Amino acid sequence: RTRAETTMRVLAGNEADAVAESGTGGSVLVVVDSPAEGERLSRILRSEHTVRVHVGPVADLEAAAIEPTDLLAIDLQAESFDPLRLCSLVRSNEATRPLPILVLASDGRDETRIAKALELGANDYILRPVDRNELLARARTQVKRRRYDESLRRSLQQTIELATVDALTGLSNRRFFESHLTASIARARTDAKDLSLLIADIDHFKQINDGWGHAVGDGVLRDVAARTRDSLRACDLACRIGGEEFVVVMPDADSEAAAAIAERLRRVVADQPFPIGGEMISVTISVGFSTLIADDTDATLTKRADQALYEAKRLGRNRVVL
Ligand code: GH3
Ligand code: MG
Ligand code: MG
Ligand code: MG
Repeated sequence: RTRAETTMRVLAGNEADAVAESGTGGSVLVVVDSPAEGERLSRILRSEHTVRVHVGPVADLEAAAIEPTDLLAIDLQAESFDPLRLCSLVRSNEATRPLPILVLASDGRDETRIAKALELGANDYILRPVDRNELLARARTQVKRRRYDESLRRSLQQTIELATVDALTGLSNRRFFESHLTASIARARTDAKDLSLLIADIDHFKQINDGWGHAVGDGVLRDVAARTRDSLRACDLACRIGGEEFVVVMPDADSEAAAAIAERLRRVVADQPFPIGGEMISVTISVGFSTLIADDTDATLTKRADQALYEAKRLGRNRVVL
């Protein structure tokens, strides 16, 4: 077992074990040549799963699999479509790639095709005449596997989110900002594009906390984050990197474009008062920004934005400084 596998097992934890236990109650999509064959298989599988039957060529694979599907059962003897091609399409299409495939073949006739199907990504096969218990057992095994994979994927997604998203505001956190900035600088250099960075800090935030309490302060942080998100371009990334400090990474923005974005951000905060402790209170931010130059590192680019922010504070707050 590799280290990655071990880590995934630990992350997936008990949740995965619990759902993977039962291989029944899945959704099976049966793809066959004739309604009669579909009914034969469906009659068996229905005793443990929800079954949909598709007869003939699958024109739109994604649409066919758009309903929740845990298993694809494909007739390898079908002649109205190419079952091997279907297997390979399932594996090459991102939406259907994780679906387990069980192929139905004929004893003594299909060895080469079975081998080919397995090579193209089928997970298992069953020989005709189909034995009821064998079909149910093989289907359960694949449904279990599918559920285990799904819960693993969910756990990993949760873990990634916990590691990269700021829980209070839903913006990215400092850790994500740091890796994103490094990648953005590399990108800007490769594409010979501009890159700007701004740091915004809420003015006199301590007074809000001291006057109305920490919970109200948290509400203001959430509101400022929401206004920030709404005022940016789709390509900008906003992060909360500390208590009441936010950064925005602005790809393809020279200092003029960055100044405009920073000023828009300053205004969406300053122009509309915030509901604080039953009153409408005005909140302002100070913003410093910097634009990538030839010898910049993550640290020097960030440092210039930070110095500009310091200058914005010194000059009286509620302003943007380069
Ligand atoms: P300045 O205009 O110079 O930035 O003044 P300030 O009061 O905003 O600056 P200061 O850095 O002194 O205060 C920041 C405050 O932010 C102090 C801290 O209690 C508060 N803070 C930090 N993190 C959080 C948080 O997650 N929630 C709340 N409610 N407050 C926080
Ligand atoms: Mg401060
Ligand atoms: Mg502050
Ligand atoms: Mg601060």
